[in-house]
Amino acid sequence: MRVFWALFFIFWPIVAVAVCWVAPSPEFNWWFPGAPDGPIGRRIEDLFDLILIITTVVFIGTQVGLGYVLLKGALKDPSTKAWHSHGSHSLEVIWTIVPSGILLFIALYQMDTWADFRIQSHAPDQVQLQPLAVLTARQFEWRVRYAAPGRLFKNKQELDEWVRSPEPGDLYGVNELHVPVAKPACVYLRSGDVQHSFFLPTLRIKQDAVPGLAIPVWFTVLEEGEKPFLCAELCGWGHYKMKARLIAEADEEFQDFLKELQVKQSYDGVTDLSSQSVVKTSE
Ligand SMILES: [Cu+2]
Repeated sequence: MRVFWALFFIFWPIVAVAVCWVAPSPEFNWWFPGAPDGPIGRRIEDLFDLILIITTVVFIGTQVGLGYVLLKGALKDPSTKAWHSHGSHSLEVIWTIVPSGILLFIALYQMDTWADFRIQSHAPDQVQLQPLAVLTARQFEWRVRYAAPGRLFKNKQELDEWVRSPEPGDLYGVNELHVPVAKPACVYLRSGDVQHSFFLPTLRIKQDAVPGLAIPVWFTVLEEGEKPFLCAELCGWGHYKMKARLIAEADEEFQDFLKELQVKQSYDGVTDLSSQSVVKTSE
């Protein structure tokens, strides 16, 4: 029986290697829905892979160590007297320094990726004064506010003002964020109540929406189509309902969508909409 337990603990590292191999593979989709879409996705996935490799190696090392000790004990003559240990200072120093070194290495290694996608001055020039939308998370939906087509912000101050307070020409949507494909896009994340988290799995993006803050998130979607985005922060009873759609489309289609939204929103309830050319563009 003692040998069984030793072998039992040695068996798990073998499972760990198999899972570590299979889980991130795009064919199995165990971890993420397919290969990452866009440059940020690829870089974040590289960090994921690095951490997965480190944790797998550590897991295998500790399990093999445990199995070895158990096996050694199991094979000993049962009449051998037990030996009691009160700890080892050198061992404790080693297992404190080694993990600290690994954590420090990960912290330094990921800094470039962090800076490129989190520090505002690193955002592409195209989005510095031209955000796609303000995305407000609230219990339990995503509110989208686009600037009126053609609205240009002269400076950061004017942009911040718009992010904080809506303007009469703004356009609105709920649970559906349209994005032009192959073009950098920036959304300002806000919260209407508690803390939420914007999670876009296909791009590997996750950023909290924090009450009182407007947090810019920028990304480039390379593939056209519909992608889910959701709330990744347990924000209340209806948290599960915060699943929304990101619709990546060609730039012309995106502009048509905005114009159509503009016509719909400014509709007076009387005019015959079919006579307006702007509606026909998307037909
Ligand atoms: Cu939420």
